[in-house]
Amino acid sequence: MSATFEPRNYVGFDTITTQIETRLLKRGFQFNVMCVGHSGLGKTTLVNTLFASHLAESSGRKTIYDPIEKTPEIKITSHTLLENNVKLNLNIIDTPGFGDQVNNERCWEPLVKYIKEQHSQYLRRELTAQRERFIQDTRVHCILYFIQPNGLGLRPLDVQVLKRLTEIANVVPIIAKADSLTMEERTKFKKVLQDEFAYHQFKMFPYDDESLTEEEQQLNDDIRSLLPFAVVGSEKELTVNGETIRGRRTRWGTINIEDITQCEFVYLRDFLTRTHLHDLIETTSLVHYESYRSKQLIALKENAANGARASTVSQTNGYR
Ligand SMILES: Nc1nc2c(ncn2[C@@H]2O[C@H](COP(=O)(O)OP(=O)(O)OP(=O)(O)O)[C@@H](O)[C@H]2O)c(=O)[nH]1
Ligand SMILES: [Mg+2]
Repeated sequence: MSATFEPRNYVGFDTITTQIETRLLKRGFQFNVMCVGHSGLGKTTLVNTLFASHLAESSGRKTIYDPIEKTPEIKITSHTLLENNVKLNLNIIDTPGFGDQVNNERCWEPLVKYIKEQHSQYLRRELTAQRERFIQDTRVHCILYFIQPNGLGLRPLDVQVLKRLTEIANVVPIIAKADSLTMEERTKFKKVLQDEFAYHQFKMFPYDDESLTEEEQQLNDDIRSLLPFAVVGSEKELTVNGETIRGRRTRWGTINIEDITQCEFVYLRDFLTRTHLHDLIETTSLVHYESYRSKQLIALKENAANGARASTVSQTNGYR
């Protein structure tokens, strides 16, 4: 038996962190990302790019599905990624682009419906008498909102859609196909968009609260100054000077999307996986789901009270 030295009054509750870690590692984490935006902005391509190297390792597939085709309906693909014993169950929800119909009115409705349905399903499971120990989480933790790189600003339809989505989920805006803007145009465009978000009072992720440490607050400020991330997507691997890179080759040169001097794809990926993954999951639960849940429960209570009142009235009437 190996002798381990323990102080006299040591009871061992500090091992709780290891106990929690072991349990979390066994269960894994669930992360659901949704891509939304006008048609043809590269949503499907970015979906295929974001976790491509991990997907390649985990499932042997490099492409989730074909981006050449228009996405006709909401498509969900599930993957399990494994990194240093940590299991991440990833659901990517790709949505059809909007804006190219003759009538684009209420094009956000299927998206809002999908997001609310996931909240409603979760609530139903929570309210059953025999609650499952771990409820399967299909709630949308992050919406990547694609903005057209027109250099001018949001389109009226963007404003309509963003207004609805920022109220019910964590929205992270990105400038799509950023390779079509020069560096100066990109900087100016970001400023225009940041001003528009402020003007319309969109509540973009990340949110601040009093519990943040100075360091976390600083990180959020840095992220906010970077938003919207100017990204380029590519599912192609190219060989440049003997090195394999992920990029786009055009007649005037090659863009390495993983080079931070060329685009902000790596910042987006780090933000989603390294710095804000947990915050995105937690905020969905504590802010967005909580708000849905309390509204539903209040409505349920009011309905029950109205029902009870109605039945008392009818009983009283019956006695007369
Ligand atoms: N220049 C450039 N082209 C891109 C980029 N990302 C994707 N594309 C191209 O844009 C076209 C449309 O890409 P998709 O990924 O299908 O766009 P989508 O937003 O999914 O389109 P819908 O499903 O119709 O809404 C394809 O030809 C892509 O190769 C990018 O970052 N830069
Ligand atoms: Mg698509």
